Amino acid sequence: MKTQVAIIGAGPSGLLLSQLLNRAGISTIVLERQSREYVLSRIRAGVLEWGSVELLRKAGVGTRMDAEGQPHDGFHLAYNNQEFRVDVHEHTGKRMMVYGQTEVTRDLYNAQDDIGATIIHGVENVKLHDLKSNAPRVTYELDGENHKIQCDFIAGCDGFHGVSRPSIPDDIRTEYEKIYPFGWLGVLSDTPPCADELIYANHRRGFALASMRSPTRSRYYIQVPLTDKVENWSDDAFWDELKRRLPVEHANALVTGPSIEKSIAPLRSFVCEPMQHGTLFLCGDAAHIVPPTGAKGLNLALSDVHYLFEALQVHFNTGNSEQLANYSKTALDRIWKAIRFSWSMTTLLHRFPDQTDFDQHIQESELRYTAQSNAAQTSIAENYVGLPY
Ligand code: FAS
Ligand code: PHB
Repeated sequence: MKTQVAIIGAGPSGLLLSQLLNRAGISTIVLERQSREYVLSRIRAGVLEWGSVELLRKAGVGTRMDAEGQPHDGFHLAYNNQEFRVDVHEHTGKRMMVYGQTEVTRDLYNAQDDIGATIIHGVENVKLHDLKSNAPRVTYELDGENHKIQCDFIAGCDGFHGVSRPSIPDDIRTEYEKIYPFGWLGVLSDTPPCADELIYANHRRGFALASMRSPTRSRYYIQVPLTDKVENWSDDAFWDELKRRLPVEHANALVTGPSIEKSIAPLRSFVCEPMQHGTLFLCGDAAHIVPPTGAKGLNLALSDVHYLFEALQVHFNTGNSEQLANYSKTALDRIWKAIRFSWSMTTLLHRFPDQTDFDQHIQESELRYTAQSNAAQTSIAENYVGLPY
């Protein structure tokens, strides 16, 4: 098979890149290890930056998001049983869109079906070849048969555990990593959210987040030790702990119900440099991971796609490859700023295992300062809503 861009991975970055390229007349083939049902079963991000909203609309996949998504003008920070609102729209003129990653992925799949895009599921043993040549190849197995794709470029959109990042030689690749000493236990429930906007809570017992997917579906998280196991948590135990960590007003308003999804996610910050090698370009979790405290993971994946799409479009339309040559540098500039923001929100809001009362006072004084400072709130707001592309 031949195509202009071979894309490894049918998560949000792979699907969005395929959608944008095909709409620009550039051919793609997407290779996905899992089934479509499995990809759509994953429960992940919930908040879209406004840049992501506009990019999805540009890709022709904004209709359901605009109909069912919930625009949010702000979010709340809570500590010591008090809370304050960061009015993102007032500080930045922009807003967020609460619309689950699962729905974004579903919309992308449907749009790809509509244009007859090629997405091959269930592939195994994907390998990338001749990356530094002008004729790179991808080989893979499907139902026991060997296959080959001849292409001009390869987009590694295969997530943290994919094959693309390791295809950049060890002596060229530098990886930066910070592992946080805790995880997030998340619950999805068909219950009305306890508040109209998201609440990020610092508490001596540990962090908590009250989020949502719709007016009838809530998404909640509590910080748990790295050693914890999801089977240690009954639904009742989760609800009781969440209530202890939220301000009383919201704890009292909390409607509990059976969890329809319950899982623990580890937290790490990770960056791979460079994000390109010859004809291979990494996007999204294949190149970087952030703790979800800043709601950046999915949004960073989509801004990578924006940069790579723009660069590929210029290359194929004009032959000018300068933007492609600068892709990694351009993307990493925005990525590191989001890595910093996600780290700062995680450090501000979580209870660290060796945390002292002094540390707790530092966290609470920073939150109190932010509650009283227009400048501090503007800084948080412009990072949360998404820095410019
Ligand atoms: P993805 O990992 O989504 O997609 C990669 C795709 O490549 C997968 O479908 C995988 O099956 C496929 N693949 C892997 N190896 C392959 C191979 N060898 N061959 C073919 N295909 C291969 N972000 C937020 O903003 N907010 C959150 O609350 C949040 N919560 C998260 C919770 C969890 C448990 C996880 C894991 C992530 C969370 N994230 C969150 C981050 C997440 O949303 C990612 O940023 C987002 O999925 C990145 O999208 P992709 O880069 O497309 O990678
Ligand atoms: C979610 O709704 O899943 C969510 C929202 C904001 C975050 C992390 C997760 O920062």
